[in-house]
Formats: sequence, structure tokens, C-alpha cells
Amino acid sequence: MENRQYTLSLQGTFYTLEQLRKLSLEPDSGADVRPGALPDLPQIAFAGRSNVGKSSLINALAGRKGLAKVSSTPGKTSSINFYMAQSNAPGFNDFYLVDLPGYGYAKRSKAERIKWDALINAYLQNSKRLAALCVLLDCRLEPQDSDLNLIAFARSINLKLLPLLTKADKCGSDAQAGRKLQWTKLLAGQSPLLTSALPEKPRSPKEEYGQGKRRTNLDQVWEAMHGLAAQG
Ligand SMILES: Nc1nc2c(ncn2[C@@H]2O[C@H](COP(=O)(O)OP(=O)(O)OP(=O)(O)O)[C@@H](O)[C@H]2O)c(=O)[nH]1
Ligand SMILES: [Mg+2]
Repeated sequence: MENRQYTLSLQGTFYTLEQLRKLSLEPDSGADVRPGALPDLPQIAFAGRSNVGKSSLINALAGRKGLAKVSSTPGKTSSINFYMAQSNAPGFNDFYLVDLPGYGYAKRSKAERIKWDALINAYLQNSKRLAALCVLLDCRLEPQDSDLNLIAFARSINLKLLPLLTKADKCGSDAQAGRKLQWTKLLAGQSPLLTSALPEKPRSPKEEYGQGKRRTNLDQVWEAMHGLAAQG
């Protein structure tokens, strides 16, 4: 891992299906080069329930605090954000890491939920360069119907999955192992990676240390994403 560096930079933000269609879903063909179109690269998307820690993990992977917007109020990310992933790691090819809005947040208005779910589904179904879906699952919670529905949907369109358990710092090692085993069974033998996005040290004396390790498995997540992007 010597001197291996990874960077993420925001390349595009899409609030509507129309914007997505114009700029990212239809790869450029021949003379039809649309101004502002994103380069045609493989994509790895982050999906999961609102508040599961998608944007926080993106910031941790980038080693930057404010890259993706994070909030303790669920429903923070309201658009689809494309981050260009680059690295000096051997054999690394650029890809997009795509942060999706969270699903299943009941307190948002019905109209907003319908709009976001339509945006997420349209993206997952139509993105020609989507190489894999990172499904983020809260280490503290029992598997939720909405998680299982997303996984079933991804399988139905033959999308490769990278399951990630988030907030591992909030769980003791027994709870981590139990949750990992539970998900491995539900994922037909695919074992999720435990992750934590918390900084190495508490930001203030008040912030308690979690029971588990902080900044867990970030290099492993990068390597897994890089491998999946290379196949896409
Ligand atoms: N302890 C702990 N807290 C975390 C971790 N990751 C995220 N959080 C907290 O969880 C809350 C939600 O994090 P976000 O990253 O905004 O979650 P999100 O999945 O992007 O949420 P939406 O954009 O609403 O879909 C914030 O208060 C974060 O500080 C983690 O690894 N450990
Ligand atoms: Mg978010």
C-alpha cells in the first residue's frame, strides 16, 4: 500500500431524469458530441437507505471532509453526483463513483420520494456503463425490506454487487461478526466488507470513541471497486 493515493473530484450533479439522459445515459456516438457530456467511463454507484452513510464513506475514501454533503438529518443527498476516481495504484483505470440519494426515508414528502425513487431506478436501469452497485447496509440494523428489495432488483438486472456494512465503529466485534454472517447468508455466500467513515481521532473531547476501529477497510473498498470497474 506504499504511497498509494486515491482522489475523487466532483464532475457532475443531476437533479432530473432529463439532465441524466442528456449528459450521462447515452454514450456519445460518432459526430454527436454534446457539450458538457461526461467522459465515457465505467461507473460504480453507492446506494442504500437514507442516513446509512453513503456520502460519509465517499468523503472518507477521498480523505476529504466536505466533498459530499453529509447530514445527521436523513435525505441530505437529493441529486445523483458523479465523482471521478483516480489513483497512482498500479493498473488503476479511472472510473466514476456515483453517490445516489438515499431510499426509504419516510419523513420526506410523498412527491419527493416518488421523484427520487424514479431517479434512482432510472439511473440503475439505464446507465450503460454501470459496472457494479455498492449496497451500503447499516451494521447496527437488522436487514430491512428496502435493502432486500434493492438487492433483488440489482440481481434481476444482473448487476454485480459490492455489499458494505457501514458504521462498524458503532458495533462491537461480536455484533460485527454476527451481522456479517447474517448478510453473507442473505447474499448467497457473498461476504460484506465492514467499513467505518469516522476520522482516526475524535474531532472533539465530547465525541466518544466507538467500540470498533475507525476508518476501517478503506483500501479494501478501493481495491474492490477498482477490480469491478476494470471488468465493466
Ligand atoms: N459513527 C459513525 N457515523 C457515521 C458513519 N458514517 C456516517 N455516519 C453518520 O451518519 C449520518 C448520515 O451520514 P450521510 O453520509 O449523510 O448518509 P447518506 O447515506 O449519504 O444519507 P442520504 O444522503 O440522506 O441518503 C451522519 O450524521 C454521519 O456523521 C460511520 O462510519 N460511523
Ligand atoms: Mg448522502
